[in-house]
Amino acid sequence: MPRRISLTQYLVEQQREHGHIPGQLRLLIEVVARACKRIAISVNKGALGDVLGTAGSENVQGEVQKKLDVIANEVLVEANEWGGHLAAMASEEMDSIHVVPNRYPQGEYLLLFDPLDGSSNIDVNVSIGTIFSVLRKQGHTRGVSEEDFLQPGKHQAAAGYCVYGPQTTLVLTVGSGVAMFTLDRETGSWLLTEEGVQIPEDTKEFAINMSNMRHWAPPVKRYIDECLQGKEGPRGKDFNMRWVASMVADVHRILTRGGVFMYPWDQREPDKPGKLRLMYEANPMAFLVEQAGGRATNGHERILDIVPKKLHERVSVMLGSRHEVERVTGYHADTP
Ligand code: AHM
Ligand code: MG
Repeated sequence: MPRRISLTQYLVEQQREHGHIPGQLRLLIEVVARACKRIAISVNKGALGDVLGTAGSENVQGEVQKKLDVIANEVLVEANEWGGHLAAMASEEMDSIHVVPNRYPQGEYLLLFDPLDGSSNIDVNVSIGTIFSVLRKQGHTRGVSEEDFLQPGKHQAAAGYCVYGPQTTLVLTVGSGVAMFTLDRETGSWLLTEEGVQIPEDTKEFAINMSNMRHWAPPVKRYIDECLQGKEGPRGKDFNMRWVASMVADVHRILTRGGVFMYPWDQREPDKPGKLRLMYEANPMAFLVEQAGGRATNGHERILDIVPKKLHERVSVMLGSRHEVERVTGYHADTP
């Protein structure tokens, strides 16, 4: 049974005993966790809080925004702008970066988030989540610009997500393993329910949107085709499939019991590397997965090594149990 300590105690331990996190970062994580609690309240109200349905607007990627996309974005921006720990924020739902206004002190951290991941699941009452990533502004130049955000994921100081499901769970890494905290609704506190999370190296479970199969590149087709052949095929075992269509929920399952998740490149949009966003989705999840002993690549290279060229960059994603990600990445290397 894990130690039932609070998120605050955990962060103080990380700061004091392990020297992993400076005070500003601790404050930042606590503020993000508090914002997630507020988002969880709105999510739970559902139709009673008039938070379902579309907002009548589009984001920078041309996707229709749901009311909860907009609400969650506002909650995160408002909660984080005045604390003095941040220089700027970037979000999947905002066209450009949001610099901390002059009336507040500026900190050295940069916060990136997908405020409400799994938007297509909001109205149907299936798990959704918030994903976040923290970078540190490099150098001592005054002011902050989009350029400051364009750092590879391996520079992340912290990353995590909150999944709004049957339980509300916050999953966090500050670079020293992965810890999970469950929201105790009676006391309003986040309590540690798992630490030292490890993803099994092998698995018999994959997650991919199978309806896109005819559009995938040959290495991904080969990998899935071999899984589908089961015991009689080259893998010699039967595979199970799960696809929630909320990356947070699929990654949460993988951190809990293993598996492999893929959202690969697809020939319908040949110029787009993939559907998911590097900075708001792939990088934080890749950091968590690697910290739990898994792997995360785009089929060719480690996701955390990719140097972004633009804020809203997209990427092909394969992550989870080490041996499976190595296998499908190897199939890409075999294909000329
Ligand atoms: P969103 O951030 O707009 O919700 O989109 C990302 C989501 C992921 O959570 C999920 O893995 C994927 O889109 C599902 O896509 P699809 O509906 O094509 O299966
Ligand atoms: Mg998303």
